[in-house]
Amino acid sequence: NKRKTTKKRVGIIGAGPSGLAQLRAFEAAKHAGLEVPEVVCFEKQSNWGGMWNYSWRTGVGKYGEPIHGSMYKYLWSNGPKECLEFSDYSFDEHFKKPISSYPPRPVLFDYIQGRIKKNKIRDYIRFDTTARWVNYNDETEKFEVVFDDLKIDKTYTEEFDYLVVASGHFSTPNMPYFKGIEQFPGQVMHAHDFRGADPYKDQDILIIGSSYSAEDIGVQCHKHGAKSVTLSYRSNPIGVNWPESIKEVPLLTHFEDDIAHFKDGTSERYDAVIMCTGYQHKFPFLPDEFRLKTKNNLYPDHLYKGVFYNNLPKLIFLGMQDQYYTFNMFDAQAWVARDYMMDKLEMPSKRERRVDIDRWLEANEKLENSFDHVDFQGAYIKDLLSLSDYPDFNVDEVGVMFKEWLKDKDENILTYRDKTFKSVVTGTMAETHHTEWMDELDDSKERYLYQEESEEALEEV
Ligand code: FAD
Ligand code: NA0
Repeated sequence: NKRKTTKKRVGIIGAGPSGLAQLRAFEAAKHAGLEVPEVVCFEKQSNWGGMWNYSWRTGVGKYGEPIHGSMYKYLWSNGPKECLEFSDYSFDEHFKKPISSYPPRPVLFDYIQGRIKKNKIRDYIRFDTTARWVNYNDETEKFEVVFDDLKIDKTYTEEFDYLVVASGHFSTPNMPYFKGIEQFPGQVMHAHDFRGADPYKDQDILIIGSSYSAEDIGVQCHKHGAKSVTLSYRSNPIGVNWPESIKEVPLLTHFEDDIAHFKDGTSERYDAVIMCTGYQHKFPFLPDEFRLKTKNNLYPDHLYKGVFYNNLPKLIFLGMQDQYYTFNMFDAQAWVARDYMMDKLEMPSKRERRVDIDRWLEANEKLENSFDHVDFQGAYIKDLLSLSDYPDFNVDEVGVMFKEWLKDKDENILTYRDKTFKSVVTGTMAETHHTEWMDELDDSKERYLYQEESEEALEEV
């Protein structure tokens, strides 16, 4: 069932923000009157949006595929929305009114969909379709990709000149073992399966890890009524100003039934354990020689300009970095990738690419703190922006906002989401949300966007 075609073909795996950015980049070129390759995107879920497409399910989906989603109920943006705004589709254009800087997940999901719904981007996507295996044929110089159409349980193969891997990397849990854990009587799970803090009301919760998931799930449990939250760190504590019922302790050494023992000799009893221990970059559909093997960091090795696989630049990875910048970085990457696939960007020799990669890796090694990380990723994005016509945006100003955000979190982890920022795309200042984040228990789009107006209308009546 192999397709034959003369037009160049591009295959995209995943219709999350990265895959959608790639589709949008081609659409922008088409609108500009350019001839674009034939593009097909394959998405294993029934809808687009990747992580932002919330799933109540855990484990496997209705077709037996591993559930991709790691997001949960009551998830609010963990950074200011002004730091991720698309520079070709502003929040103003989408919502028609200023909104706050930290919207909940359904509102950001709505925003992501806005610019692609305007075009017929859905037509390019085959939903409920999993990429199963990739083979690169040296003779034809094409990728032969095996897919499973989950709905009708059918396996087929298609050929592509370019393959864009946009399958995300916050989905396959990194789950460490601790002695005695198999005897722990309560629930033990990974953040990937966390679907909301409701079950932990009045409970004593142990969280392992000291990064974003640990911080946010810890705060969520506190907000929704957990009795206490203990965060156990391996390298460094998060070190913000915690409320009284949240504390940080050194790493767990072992369990004795429901008692956890820590490195500092202390011990405590817990009702549940949540591993916020990060994720693995996992590409079960890629053969060994093409698999990106990396930890979660700001510049994975082997990727020229952070996207082109150096041993075979026709294999493109989007969004594989650890992320301060998200949607706007995926866009900047996708535009550069598009230009290469449309023969508008010259690819230097493998050796020159290696030198460029090494330059970034060396700079990455020297970073000391979060401010440095922000500057590094900003410099990377500016480099990308210099290579394509993705609408320029003030990356330095966004960097300033990220640093403000880091300081706000240090000062008060419970109120940082009440702060507001100014858009670098439109100059619009965000609105203060009608309810303080700690008091807002409803994360629906309706409540977020319209509650205040309906309350005002009621008062008028
Ligand atoms: P994903 O969103 O993960 O999308 C990848 C897509 O590929 C999925 O739809 C998946 O189903 C599909 N796929 C995977 N494998 C296959 C296959 N074999 N075949 C076909 N399709 C496949 N970012 C922010 O900017 N702000 C936040 O507040 C924020 N909160 C987050 C909270 C959590 C809990 C997590 C885990 C991440 C959060 N992020 C946040 C980061 C988030 O990962 C990015 O915003 C964004 O979703 C990454 O987009 P992506 O397209 O690269 O990957
Ligand atoms: P994440 O926090 O899930 O964010 C992903 C953490 O796991 C590190 O603290 C690491 O410690 C620890 N760890 C790893 N192995 C361990 C072990 N064996 N024992 C103890 N600790 C261990 O993952 P990482 O990779 O940042 O940290 C791993 C993404 O999800 C982020 O992009 C974030 O933005 C997103 N996210 C967003 C939100 C919201 O927006 C919420 C959750 C997650 P160490 O020692 O390596 O430092 C609301």
